[in-house]
Parts: sequence; structure tokens; C-alpha cells
Amino acid sequence: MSNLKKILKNKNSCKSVWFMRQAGRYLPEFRKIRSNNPNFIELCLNSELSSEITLQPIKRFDLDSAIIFSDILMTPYALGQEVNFIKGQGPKLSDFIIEKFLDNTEKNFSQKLNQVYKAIEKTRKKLPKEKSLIAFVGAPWTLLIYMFNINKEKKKSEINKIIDKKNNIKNILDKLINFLCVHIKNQIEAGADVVQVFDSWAGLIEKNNLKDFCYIPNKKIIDFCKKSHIPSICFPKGIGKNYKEFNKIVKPEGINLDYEIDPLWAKNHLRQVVLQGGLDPRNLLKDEAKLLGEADRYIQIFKEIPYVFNLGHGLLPETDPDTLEKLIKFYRKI
Ligand code: 1CP
Repeated sequence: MSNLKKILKNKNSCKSVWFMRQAGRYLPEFRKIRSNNPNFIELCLNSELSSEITLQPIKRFDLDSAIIFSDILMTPYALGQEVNFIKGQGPKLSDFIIEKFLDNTEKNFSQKLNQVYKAIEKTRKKLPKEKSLIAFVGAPWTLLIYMFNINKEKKKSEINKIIDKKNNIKNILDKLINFLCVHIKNQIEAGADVVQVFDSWAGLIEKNNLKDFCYIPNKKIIDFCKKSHIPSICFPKGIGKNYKEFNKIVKPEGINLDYEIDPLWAKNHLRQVVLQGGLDPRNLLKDEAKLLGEADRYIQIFKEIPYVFNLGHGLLPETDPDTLEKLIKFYRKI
């Protein structure tokens, strides 16, 4: 059993480190491949290259887990929306057409993502068995933000109004959850052994809507994982002290802290769950003493409980890989 799976299942406190967005833009070896592959979706569907990119940070840093190089937006892509990444602007999806969305079948969905599963198979074969291969999906709310091309600069209440206006929002959510469970199942069958659910935009949801748009959709996915014996980690970024209620309702095996959560508060209030991450990725852009001081704070607070070393959000593209290496060495030495 992989090191991460053991921690999540047995709640033991052996050391484990990986980073959100570890396979990506801050690595020169990734940028080299990317420069020859201008279409991001096509790159994700090139199983040979996406497996190679997945393994790049493992080769460089010998991390305990690999996360498959793909994207949360592969789900709307497989459900028929065009996905474009415009430089400097982020992702842009073609209009959401309800009839087209409802026409999807599990079979056509899985077929469109077949190369992602091939990449997982290839990667698993090359990865030592003590290392975890992490599958992931976007949480339903976070995917809706992209599927409806919602402008995140708008005020929270505006965003909720847009969501309220959409017909059949509950039907859309339930259908989406169904496909996300299929995507998880396929990734696990291909060789992944843990799943992380990214609710990166949960912080945009008003408190009175958290239950409907964050807790319940995440819970439905985690219930599916539990039934299928798949250990899971949730990341409801930006919900502040509501992490406590999230944990009580959703009950995943692991929960990734974001950088706004006070680690001491988390240790005292988030029980019966393995904690992961928390360190602000911007610390990697500061001088070494500051970075290691902050890292040490997290490591000391969590040293007696099961804790997976990671960040409070993804690695920033400006991160120097040598600085990351120093951080990993520091964590491993303690
Ligand atoms: O070269 C490029 O321009 C592509 C950059 C890139 C990369 C390397 C994107 C575009 N996605 C990815 C890979 C990716 N995305 C991974 C696998 C690699 C790894 O983690 O090591 C994962 C897990 C994701 C997940 C993802 N995509 C999230 C959730 C995590 C988070 O950071 O909050 C989200 C929100 C996305 C959407 C996305 N994909 C890419 C961009 C530029 C964005 C938009 C982010 C935004 O709207 O700010």
C-alpha cells in the first residue's frame, strides 16, 4: 500500500510530502514540453507526454506522491464544452447548452477521457509501489463557475444570483456528480489509489448556500468514494471556519487546509481527519529563512498527529525549483 494511502486509511503519522500543482509551469522541463504543445487539452490527452510530466517532479525531488497531469476542466471538455486557455486570461469555455449536457452518456464521457486513463496506467507502471498516484476531480461548484463562465471578480451575491437563475441547477449538479464519480472510478481502475477533490472556488459561496453548493455535492462524491473504498482528500478553499462544519458533514479521510486557515485552530477543531497542507505558496517566493520559519511552524504544530506536508494552494509559476528542493530537504531532516 502506498505511503499516502496508509496515512489516510490507518491515520498513522509517517512522513509524507507532495505539492498541489507539482507537475507544471514552474519546472523548466515542463515548460520545454509545453512550448512544443500549444494546445493544453491535447497535451492532457497525450498519454505518453502527460505521464512523463507527471513523473518530472518525482524524478527531481523524489516526492512521496505523484498527481496525474490533467486538469479539472477535462470534465466539462468530456461533457461537450470546448475549453480554451487564453494566455493571461485563464480558461474560457464555449457556452453551456443544457440539451447537449443532458445528452451525454457514461460511455461517451469515458471514451473522451480514455487517454487520461492510459496516462495513469503508464505512470503506475513506472512509479515505485510505495508512492501514491493521486487522481483528482474538480468539485461540482468549482466546475460550474467555469462551465457557466462566471466572472469571479463579481461580488459573491451577484454570483449566487446567477446560479439561482439557472434552470434545473439541482439536476445539473446531480448529473455532474454522477459523471465525476465515473471519472473517479475510471482513474482508480487505471491505477490511481487516492483521490483529491478540488473545490477551489468554494470561498465564493455565501454561507446560507454552502450546504447546497459545497457540503452536499462534496458529500455525495465522498460517499461514493467510501462505498468504493477509495481514500479521499477534500479541498474546500476559502470557506474559513466553515471547514469545521464541512468536515463534520462530508467526512473525507483527509482535508487540505488553505493558507487562510490558522493551523492551530485546525489542529483543535478538525478531528477524525488527516490534515494536509496549509503553508502559503507565496512563502516560496520569500527569502529562505522566512520560508523555513513558516514551514517549521506547520511542521511543529502537526508533529504529533497524522499530517501530510503540502501547501495551502498550488505552487506558483514563479517558484524556483531549487527553493522547493530546499523546503523538501528541510521537512525530511526534521
Ligand atoms: O501551461 C499552461 O498554461 C497550463 C497551466 C496548467 C497546468 C500545468 C493548467 C491550466 N492546469 C494545469 C495542470 C493541473 N491543474 C493539475 C495537474 C498538475 C499538478 O497539480 O501537479 C491539477 C491538479 C490542476 C487542477 C486545477 N485546474 C484546479 C484546482 C487546483 C487549484 O489550483 O485551485 C483549477 C482551479 C484548475 C483550472 C485551471 N487550469 C489551468 C488554469 C490556468 C486554470 C485556472 C485557474 C484560475 O482560474 O485561476
